[in-house]
Amino acid sequence: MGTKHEEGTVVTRQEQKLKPPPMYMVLLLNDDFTPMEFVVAVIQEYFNKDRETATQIMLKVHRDGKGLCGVFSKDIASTKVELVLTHARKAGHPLQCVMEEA
Ligand code: TYC
Repeated sequence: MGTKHEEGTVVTRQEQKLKPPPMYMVLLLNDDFTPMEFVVAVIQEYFNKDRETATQIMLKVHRDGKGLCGVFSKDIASTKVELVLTHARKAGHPLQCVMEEA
């Protein structure tokens, strides 16, 4: 079953409905207390960035209030947020990490 198009091609109902799954940005938020070095280490460890890139992202968060660490599927983004928050709380820092649909 499908829809007949002018060109004569048939697009099945499933093809018409399938949308790529939404992707999610994972962002860090600025605060006045978390040490810069801790944030750089978090970005390196959880978002696989080299030290230079991690430092640039940290400084962007520090200046602008938030910064993008990566874009992931919903499950991966959610897991990253939880891992970062757990790591920060264990270290006694108020670092905030959030996800937003891309
Ligand atoms: N603003 C913090 C400081 O001056 C550094 C910082 C950067 C904190 C990024 C959080 O997501 C953050 N120590």
